[in-house]
Amino acid sequence: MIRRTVMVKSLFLAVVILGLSAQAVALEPPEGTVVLVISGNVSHPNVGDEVHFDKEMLQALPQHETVTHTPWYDGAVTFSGPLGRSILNAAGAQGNSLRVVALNDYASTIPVSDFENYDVILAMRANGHVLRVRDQGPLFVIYPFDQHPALLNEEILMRSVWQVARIDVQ
Ligand SMILES: Nc1nc2c(c(=O)[nH]1)N[C@H]1C(S)=C(S)[C@@H](COP(=O)(O)O)O[C@H]1N2
Ligand SMILES: [Mo]
Repeated sequence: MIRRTVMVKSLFLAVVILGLSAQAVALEPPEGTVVLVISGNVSHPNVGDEVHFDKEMLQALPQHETVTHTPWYDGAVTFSGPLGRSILNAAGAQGNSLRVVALNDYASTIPVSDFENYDVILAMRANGHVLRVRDQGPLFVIYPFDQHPALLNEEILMRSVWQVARIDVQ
C-alpha cells in the first residue's frame, strides 16, 4: 500500500517534470487576438503546425529600441518591439528566407541573414504610441537606417513591410 503510493507519487512527479521541460521549449497557445502567424519551417508550433502570437506574447519577448529617420515619418522616431531574430528563435524557425505578408496582401521576401546582421525589429510602437492598423501597425518591419545608412535603398525599403500579419519561413 505504502509502496504503491510512493510509486504513484513518483510517477506523478515524473509527468510534472516532463511537462515542465516540454513547456520550456514549446510556446503557449495565444490567449488574446492573434496579430502574427509564423508558418512554414517552425519547430515550436502552438496552433496546428503554425506559431500564433498575440500582442502579449510579442511584448513578453525582449524589446528593442531603434531611433532612426525613415521615409515614412518626419524626423527621428523611436521605434520599439521585438527583434526579428527573437521572434524567429521563439518560433524555432529554420530557413533562409522569409515571406513577409501584410494585412493588404502586400508581400516581400526578407533573407534571414538581414535579421542576423542587423537589429531589425517588428515595431509595435513609435515614440511610445502603439501602432494601430491605421498607423501602419500592428507590426512594422523597421531596419536601423540611421545606424547603417547604406540600408536606405529601394531593396530594403521594399522589405520594410508595414501591417505585417504573417511570416512564412522557407
Ligand atoms: N504593407 C505594405 N508595406 C509596404 C508597401 C505596401 O504597399 N504595403 N510598400 C513597400 C515599398 S515597395 C516601399 S518602396 C516602401 C515605401 O513605400 P511608400 O513609398 O509607399 O511609402 O514600403 C514598403 N512596405
Ligand atoms: Mo518600392
